[in-house]
Amino acid sequence: MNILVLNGPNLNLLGMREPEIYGSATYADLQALLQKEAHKLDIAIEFFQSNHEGALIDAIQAAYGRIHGIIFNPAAYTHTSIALLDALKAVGIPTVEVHISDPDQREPFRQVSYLRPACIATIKGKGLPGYVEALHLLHERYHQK
Ligand code: CA2
Repeated sequence: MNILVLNGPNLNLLGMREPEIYGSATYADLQALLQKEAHKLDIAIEFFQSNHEGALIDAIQAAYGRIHGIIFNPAAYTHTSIALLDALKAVGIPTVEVHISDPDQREPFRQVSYLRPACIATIKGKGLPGYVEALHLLHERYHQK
């Protein structure tokens, strides 16, 4: 099974700013955590982070026919991007939306997700373990088929 972990804008700064919201673990820590869990589950995992909407769209398109599940924290694009919604719908790859914080408990502008309709689940407010939960969810779904 091949899994792609996509992270949107500013998530490369994890652990460097706003630890009270996003914790003190870094993006490299997140990669190591998921890599370890993926190894246990015999999953081939790859990571892509970008601050650019078009680059994230390109990564979703390139996943078509190759990747069996996407773990996606679209960061601020969650609340703005019809283009990312269209890309997820176009490829039809099972995708889990993950947020480190709970955007529904924050500012009103964070309480809308354009991407949720194209995702099989949303995991929010659980910190980095939320990504691990998403990995397990995609793994179970893949092996149910
Ligand atoms: O809670 C999440 O995971 C978010 O997707 C994070 C986004 C935010 O726009 C969403 O509403 C919720 C922001 C990511 C910014 O990441 C940073 C990490 C460390 C320091 C500064 C920003």
